[in-house]
Amino acid sequence: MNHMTKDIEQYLQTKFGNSLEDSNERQLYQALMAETRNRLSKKRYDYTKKLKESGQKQAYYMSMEFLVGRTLRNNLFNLGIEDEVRSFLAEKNFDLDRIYDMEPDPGLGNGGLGRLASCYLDALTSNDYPVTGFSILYEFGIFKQVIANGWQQEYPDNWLGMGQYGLVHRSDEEIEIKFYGKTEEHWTNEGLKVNYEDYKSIIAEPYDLMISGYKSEAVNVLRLWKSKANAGFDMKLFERGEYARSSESEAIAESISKLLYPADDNNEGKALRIKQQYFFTSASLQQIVKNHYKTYGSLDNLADKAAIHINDTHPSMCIPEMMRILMDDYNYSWEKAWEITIKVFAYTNHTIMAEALEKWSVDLFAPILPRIYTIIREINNRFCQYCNEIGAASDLESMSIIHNNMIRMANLCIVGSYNVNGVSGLHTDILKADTFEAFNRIYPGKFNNVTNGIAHRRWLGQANPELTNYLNGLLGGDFIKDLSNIEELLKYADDKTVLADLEKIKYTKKEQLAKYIKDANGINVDINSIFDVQVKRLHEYKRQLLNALHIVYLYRQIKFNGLRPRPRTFIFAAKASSGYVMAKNIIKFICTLSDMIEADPLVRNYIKVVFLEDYRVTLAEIIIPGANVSEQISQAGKEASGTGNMKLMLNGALTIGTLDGANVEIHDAVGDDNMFLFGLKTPEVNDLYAKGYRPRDYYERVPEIKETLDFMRTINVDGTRFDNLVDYLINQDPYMCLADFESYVNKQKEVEEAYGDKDRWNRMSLVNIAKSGIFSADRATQEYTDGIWHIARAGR
Ligand code: 4GP
Repeated sequence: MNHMTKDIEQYLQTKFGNSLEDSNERQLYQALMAETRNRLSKKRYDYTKKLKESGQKQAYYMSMEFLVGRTLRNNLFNLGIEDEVRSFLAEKNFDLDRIYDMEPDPGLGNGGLGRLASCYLDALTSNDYPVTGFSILYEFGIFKQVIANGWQQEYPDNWLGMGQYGLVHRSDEEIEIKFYGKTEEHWTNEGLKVNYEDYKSIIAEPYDLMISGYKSEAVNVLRLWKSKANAGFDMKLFERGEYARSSESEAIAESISKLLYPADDNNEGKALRIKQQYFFTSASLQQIVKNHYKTYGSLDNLADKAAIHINDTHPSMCIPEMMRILMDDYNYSWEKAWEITIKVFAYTNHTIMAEALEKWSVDLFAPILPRIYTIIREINNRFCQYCNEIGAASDLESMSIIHNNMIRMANLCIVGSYNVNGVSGLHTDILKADTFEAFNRIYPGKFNNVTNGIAHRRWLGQANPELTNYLNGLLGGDFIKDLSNIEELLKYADDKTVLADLEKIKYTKKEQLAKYIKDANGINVDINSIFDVQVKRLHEYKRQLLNALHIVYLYRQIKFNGLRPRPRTFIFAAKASSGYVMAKNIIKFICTLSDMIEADPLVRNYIKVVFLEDYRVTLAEIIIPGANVSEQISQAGKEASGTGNMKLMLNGALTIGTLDGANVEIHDAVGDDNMFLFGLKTPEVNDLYAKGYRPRDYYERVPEIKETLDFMRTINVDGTRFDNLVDYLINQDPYMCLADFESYVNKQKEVEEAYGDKDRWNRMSLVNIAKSGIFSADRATQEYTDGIWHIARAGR
């Protein structure tokens, strides 16, 4: 530790010519970021040495998205030096929390899939597993959301300005990537040769983010590729007088790592997205293969040393790219190359929403990646041939990779991987029985489940130090190292003192959240009210609108029917994809409810609505520990897993939810008594669709629905009306908000009653905390390391 303080002082001296006393917070921030990074780099040196000696198999996690969250606190916490650095700085009158707040939250992802990738890297590193993450160094991550008059506006988030200090630029490991041009195949004495000409050359520059582990030897890296023009290449064109073409590749290069696609759960068919996907998968694979070849002088044993994970379909071009490298760069035959390829890749599916299953039109794809396209076509030809041979030709309608001139990337992933997993029990069942039913028949055993998990060190250890310290004192044992120990807490389920202590901690976290709400939205909220939280991407299937309908229902009851409910604060935070009009309307509606209630001297005594802008990891860390109620109300069968549900449970919130995604497993863990389940189940949803769902029938049959929707038409705070939402619900309602309305409203009454019984509520909350052990990312990643990748801990 002495060492660390000395390093910080030295950095300030050499970089700024300042002593610590004379430094400002900005300089200190830079010193802390850089010295933490250096410390991790040094630690990594020993670790990689050990890995080289053992020659063991490693995993590579390919993901277009990693929502890493802020790194400084995480790293100091993991290195076990947070308290010491804090008190050292306090002596010099610096507040570490203010320094933390200077770090941008790198928004290199949209939502659950991206956050999951980061939770997994953290957990794997804490458990000493050798894993490297690969992604893109987006100059602009997800947009910064500003709510202006209730409408979402998107602003660019230039995170690299202050975020760069955590990165290590590895200019020694640049890689060339080729786009466009023409390929020609011809036979030579050494076999088939491929000529690739007139292509555009781009350079991928690596930047490494050190990933620290808690009490571990491992320091892994997340390698982020940045695109730049290939100066040497362009120069040749330039000399030949082809100015226009030389700047073309510059333009392509500049655009590739410019920004993250802000679409979540939907597929924007843009050429740029194809380029981004190929850019980072090609760079990553070229690097993996090159290193392997350098060590072993052969790629025959690649699958013994490398498991490469495809996180959703975005990195699916890994499969044809591996074939290209093996055949074109290392002279493997198709058969041999395929044998290696299908032993290397495993794929996770994260959604069954049809619009999110990526498809590319051949006309768009083939000119950008001519060689990759011919390889995909050949993979498909051989796959179709195989299906003919085994008598599965009639299933090619759903299984062929190229269909109606579209390339179906999920199908490519399934054909080219040795393992496919879903992210919760229910989700995997749906994949097997429905989405990929034919594949499951021809590839028995290829599909399996790994229920998601969360990095409890961040979501409890760092976000809720009050609860962590308390549990540490109470339970002994290091449950932060091993979350399964938290189940010990069950012993105290009837201990009044413990229950009261937990309630006090929750109160403290609610106070902190209330202060944030006051600062951000200017709304005073009652700490004693029920803090009811729905935080996640805004999507119709997640049904923020159902939550809003319940609020309208309560508003009417309070205002016109004398209802006097227990005070409740409804807290929302969510980003909507920038082109998703309905989602943006729903945000506007929620914000309008907030204004309408604030302006009503009667209703605001009972309910409040708060929409917090710019939902991101850092904000989640403030909201989640302060929640009493966790809203997980997606239409059954639509939410692949959910992970916010786990984070909220771990922090003692009680779930009101449908039997969907990992809610099913939460229910298995805590039982009916400790959770509020409502709504149609997946088979009932399917039946209702099959019969023909008519939301208007519910509107006409159920007076509460009619009253709520009719009243909704009258809501008007600033001239914006919501007839469009009402008409949409009555006529279409694709996610069946109206069918679940009564059941939801009734369950919310039970929530209110339960909250009124303090002892019961606190006990339920304790049981939820105690039962959250299985949702640790340690458990989930162990299922990947043991069951899918077959890798061991470093040095073992
Ligand atoms: C999300 C799913 O919607 C969510 O249920 C799941 O928990 C998460 O992946 C991690 O598996 N999907 C996405 C996406 O974020 O972009 O498809």
